[in-house]
Amino acid sequence: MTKTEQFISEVDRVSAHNYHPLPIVISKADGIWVTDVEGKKYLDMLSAYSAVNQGHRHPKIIKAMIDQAERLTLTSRAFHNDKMGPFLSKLTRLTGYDKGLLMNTGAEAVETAIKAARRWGYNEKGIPENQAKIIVCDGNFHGRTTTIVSFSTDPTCRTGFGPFTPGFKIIPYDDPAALENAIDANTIAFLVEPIQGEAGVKVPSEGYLKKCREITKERGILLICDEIQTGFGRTGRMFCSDWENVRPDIICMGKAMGGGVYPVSGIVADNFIMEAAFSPGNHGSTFGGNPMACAIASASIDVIVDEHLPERAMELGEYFRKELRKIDNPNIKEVRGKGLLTGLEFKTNCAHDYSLKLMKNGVLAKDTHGTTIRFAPPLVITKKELADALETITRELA
Ligand code: IF1
Repeated sequence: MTKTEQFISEVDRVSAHNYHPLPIVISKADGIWVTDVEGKKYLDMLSAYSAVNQGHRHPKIIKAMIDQAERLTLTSRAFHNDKMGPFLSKLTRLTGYDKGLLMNTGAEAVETAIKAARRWGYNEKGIPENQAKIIVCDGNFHGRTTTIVSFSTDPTCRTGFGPFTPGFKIIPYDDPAALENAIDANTIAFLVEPIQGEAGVKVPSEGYLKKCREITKERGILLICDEIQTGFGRTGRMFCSDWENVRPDIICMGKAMGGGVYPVSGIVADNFIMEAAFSPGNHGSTFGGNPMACAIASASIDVIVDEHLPERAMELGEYFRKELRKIDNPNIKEVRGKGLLTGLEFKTNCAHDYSLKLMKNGVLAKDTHGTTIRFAPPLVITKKELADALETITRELA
């Protein structure tokens, strides 16, 4: 048995089978590269589902982590710590909102946004008790808590996990008229991904988000954007909603906020929501806003800004898709994306096999729903490195 086979058979024995990973066991990483237990090096074109936009173990982020580990790691929110205020000042300055609320995982950020919207709905909009309704989209992915899977349309995520949380209405994605029609007197918010990642990097029509903003404003409901995957430079802007100059009422963020080293998530919103929604004791988390998280997230944002990662993602993403579209394979249906978030869709269910082929040739990417390969390298990748990857991808896919 190879080392790889040994590690995988152990995991098969002792881990719940809630994933079906590619057969590679990674033990080291640096920048855009990961190394497996056999010593083989791969280009990481998944970036932990866009959580390592800054590259693996970015030295400034690792330094912030080590420095903080030597001073203070956790206080809980029973006491103040000297990192949360300065970090939230940075985050609110970057995003242009009054306040932030920090959690740990993406799903918790979405839960926080749902709770904020509901409390705002009851306290400010006068919605009758337990009647608040949130509109969401077909094909959404917002996380895996029981409430979030309650409004998933993916049977794999949902089946067998009921009873489900009521209060959500599902409409088609990329359909402003459907949004307009779905809003009623008890609707408080529209929750949407600016690009649907899990659904296969579905990029909506130009102007969609802007239209949604106009409708939600006119009808007096909140626009909540889930930027957990699309945020922090991934799509070529700091947030994907910036592409259409849309200012959501609440932004959910996570993943790359923690620089690939620590789970950090949260929401930002203005006082009219934050003050209506939250009062001492009604929401929180043991680890949310802890000093390690804040020190790391602070450095993670600095890296994105200082290294102009959104601009890089925009330029390199255009180049990458232009080259992918040249691949001669009649089974390729579409290449789509924004910035360095790209989906390559096949006409048939072959994306997993192609992911395996790419892996054997040193390029790590993962399929979604069998028909689409998602390419999302760290945003620190150079054009030369991307060109090398394209050579492999073109050879294996043509
Ligand atoms: C898994 C996908 C990516 C997300 C958006 C919230 C969350 C996610 C837009 C929840 C998480 C992940 C989780 C991961 C697979 C992955 C994923 F394939 F499911 F769609 F990235 F593409 N909103 N996305 O994309 O964040 O609670 O996980 O921190 O296996 O669940 P989390």
